[in-house]
Amino acid sequence: MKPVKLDETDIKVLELTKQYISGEKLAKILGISRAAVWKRIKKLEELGYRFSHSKKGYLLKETSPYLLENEVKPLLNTQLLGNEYLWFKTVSSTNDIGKEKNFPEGTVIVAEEQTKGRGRKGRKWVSVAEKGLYFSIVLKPKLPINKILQHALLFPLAITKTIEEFTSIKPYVKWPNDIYINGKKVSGVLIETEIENNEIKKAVVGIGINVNLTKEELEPVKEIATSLALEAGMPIDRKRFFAKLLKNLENMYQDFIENKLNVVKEVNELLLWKGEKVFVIDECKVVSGKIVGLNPVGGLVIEKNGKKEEFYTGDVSLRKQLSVN
Ligand code: BT5
Repeated sequence: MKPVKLDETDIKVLELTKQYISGEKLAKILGISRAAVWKRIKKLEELGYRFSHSKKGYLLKETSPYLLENEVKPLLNTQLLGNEYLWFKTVSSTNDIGKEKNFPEGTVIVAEEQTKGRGRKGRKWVSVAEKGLYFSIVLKPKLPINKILQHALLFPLAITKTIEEFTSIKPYVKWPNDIYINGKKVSGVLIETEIENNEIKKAVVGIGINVNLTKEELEPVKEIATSLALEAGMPIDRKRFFAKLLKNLENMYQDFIENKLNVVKEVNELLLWKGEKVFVIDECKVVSGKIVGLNPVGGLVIEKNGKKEEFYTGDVSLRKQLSVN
């Protein structure tokens, strides 16, 4: 699988076809044959652009709905995230791509569809084509490992803030990696890290967000999932939402690295099911108790019979629900 990017000639075709232009004139301006012009138009149509073809020539009628670099970059005012931007129509998992090579920090890998979208512990992430956001960012934070949980909480925090700014809906963070709206999951984060000398050397941060998925498209996870569009009652502009999210992610990441952002305090305020009775399951134990909040390093504090238990990994579910995720 190779990332797809428009070249200079493709961009010129998009510019020149804003008004009707004949194939002959296009060929002349671009210095290519008419057959080559036709091929370009075909390629652009495969990438989601729509042209009218008539005696008057070609006219660009609709821009691509895809999160192509040339569609998102003009909306993006980041310094780091997206400097390297890889777009795929279909990919196994954007995290797989992020782990494959030594990409520079800030690389964004985005796909319209994933055939093997993953959650934690080998679970599946439903990734319906062109309806969600499925992307990974490559970071090299050089943080000591005792900050790994705070680093992980940074991403649900940034997603939550962006949803709130963009839609006025109030989402909550379900510790440690989910975003919930009205009791249902709208987004999840999967972070895969490389540790060296007790430092995070590389983190591939995979983010999945149900943006415009319908109830039918959410069928495999219908009991627990929702989408932004379902909650907002209207379709969401994926390109603008994505650009805003990348900007917020960058700002918050930089503030966190410079010790200017208290992630734990912020997540504590947005914590789902605070005060409610839950089950927490990690590799070693299952505890049923009330959520008290987060401890200073971002661990989850549960109270059971007046005694406090702390968790650093695991899954939380409401006691009245049966499923664990
Ligand atoms: C997560 O895992 O929530 C992390 C999801 C990360 C997905 C992104 S997409 C881009 C990047 N590339 C990847 O391959 N992955 C990342 P976890 O907490 O383990 O939750 C997984 C559980 O969420 C599943 O077992 C389902 O119950 C539920 N689920 C699956 N797809 C869902 C969806 N689209 N919406 C809501 N819930 C879903």
